[in-house]
Amino acid sequence: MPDRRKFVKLSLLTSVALLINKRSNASTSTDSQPVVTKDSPIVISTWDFGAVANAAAWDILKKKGRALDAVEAGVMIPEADPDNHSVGLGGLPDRDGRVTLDACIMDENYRCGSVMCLEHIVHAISVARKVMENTPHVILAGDGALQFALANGFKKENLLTPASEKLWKAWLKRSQYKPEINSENKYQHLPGDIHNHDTIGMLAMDSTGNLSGACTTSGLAYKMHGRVGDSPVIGAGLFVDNEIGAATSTGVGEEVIRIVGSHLVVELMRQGLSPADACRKAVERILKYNPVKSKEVQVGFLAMNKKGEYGAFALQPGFTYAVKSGHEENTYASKSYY
Ligand code: SD4
Repeated sequence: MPDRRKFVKLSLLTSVALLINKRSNASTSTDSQPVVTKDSPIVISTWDFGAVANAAAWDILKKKGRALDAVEAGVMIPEADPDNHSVGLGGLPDRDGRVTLDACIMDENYRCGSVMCLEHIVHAISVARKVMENTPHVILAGDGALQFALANGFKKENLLTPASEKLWKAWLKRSQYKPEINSENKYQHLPGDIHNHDTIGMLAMDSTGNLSGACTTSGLAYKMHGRVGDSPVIGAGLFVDNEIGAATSTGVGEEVIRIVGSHLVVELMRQGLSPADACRKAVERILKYNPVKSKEVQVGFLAMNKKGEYGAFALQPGFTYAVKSGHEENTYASKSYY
């Protein structure tokens, strides 16, 4: 019988250990409940035009709405703006004259949805949200994404506005692919210029302290057909971890994808860095592997932590971001390496 006694003793010990473990898990999840800070709700987004997008998000946040609803509504503003040539309707096309959109969305529970190379649908972000909510998948691309959108009631539209078409035709004469670092004239595009830094990335914390993010773009102008940037890639163009914070990016997507930029920024915040320092370290990672190329391209990161603190950093001067909370409404120039 000694063996049996040993077994009973062992199972008893195991049960106690399991119980303790269960208790400590329970307390961990209590600890990770949303922390409501004096800064929530708050919404931040990339570039100057983020201010009008923030206003739409704020309408939801101020009524104690959900961060996920706020970021979707916010980025829908530039998506529908025909004068914004880097997002949604009026976005500059690829080199074949096709407007292809990239977008993704992520909520407080690691749920995410994305569309890549989607044509003919203005609100790519809402299609991405439907992918998240109505399918077992995270990403739909190309014709599959379009068919899914149409089956879900989205309207097929021509996204190539006369103004964008004119710019594309002017570019065709030279057909040179050289992305501009920043556009000095936010909405003005000189014939032949490649103005491509207007992706909107938006991060919000709602009144319960939950975080969500959205990112939507027509991508780099005059790209090869089928090219996908960082914006719809979860971890690259956007990442949200409700215990730590959220980050988004803008600029030349290839450089961001290489370092899985937004995920990197969130993980650096997990290690204790402030949002601005985490963004700076991610930019330095890009510099480290390619110092020569880094002089010629723009990349900017924007981040927020669970305390509602925010910050940004870019390779080049010129990156701006907009902030709206209960006690501030501002647009800031990001610090930059150069
Ligand atoms: C892309 N990151 O497709 C996007 C472009 C962009 O501001 O951010 N423009 O690579």
